[in-house]
Amino acid sequence: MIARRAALLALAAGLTLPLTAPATAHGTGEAIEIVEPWARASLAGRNSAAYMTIVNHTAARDELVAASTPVAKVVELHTHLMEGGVMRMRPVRAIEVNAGEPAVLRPGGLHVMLIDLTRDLKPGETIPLTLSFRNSGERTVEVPVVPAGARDATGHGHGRAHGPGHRH
Ligand SMILES: [Cu+2]
Repeated sequence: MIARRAALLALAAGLTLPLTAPATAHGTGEAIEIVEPWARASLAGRNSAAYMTIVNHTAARDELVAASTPVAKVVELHTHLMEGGVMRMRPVRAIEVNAGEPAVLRPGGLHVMLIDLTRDLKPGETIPLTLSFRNSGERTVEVPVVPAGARDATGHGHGRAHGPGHRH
């Protein structure tokens, strides 16, 4: 069985076609993996936010230090803090992404703030987002836009629709 498994792995390693893998797949060979990015639909001149899970496949500490996109004039890294019983957004210097500790960006928590949109963000499209990591350098991902009221990447408050562009 072990020999057969090794042979299959060797065969798999020889494949050159990209595989359409589920969001939880491993072995992409990427040091930093961006899982299920999504952003909320919004209008030109307003703000939006992008969310994702960032997985560090290296043994070294790393951190997201900046982000940019052509669809927003300013992009900041934010978190939510409770202040006097009110949740407020605050900029953070960086978002740590350490081995074995994926950074989860989600509504009500850490997020990439897209400030002063240069155009409308419409559900169903994708927007490019460039993420700068202290150690791993820059990565540009295509982020699917979901309806404004969405709570997760599926565009719904619950359940699992199959959405496009989870891993580009
Ligand atoms: Cu914010």
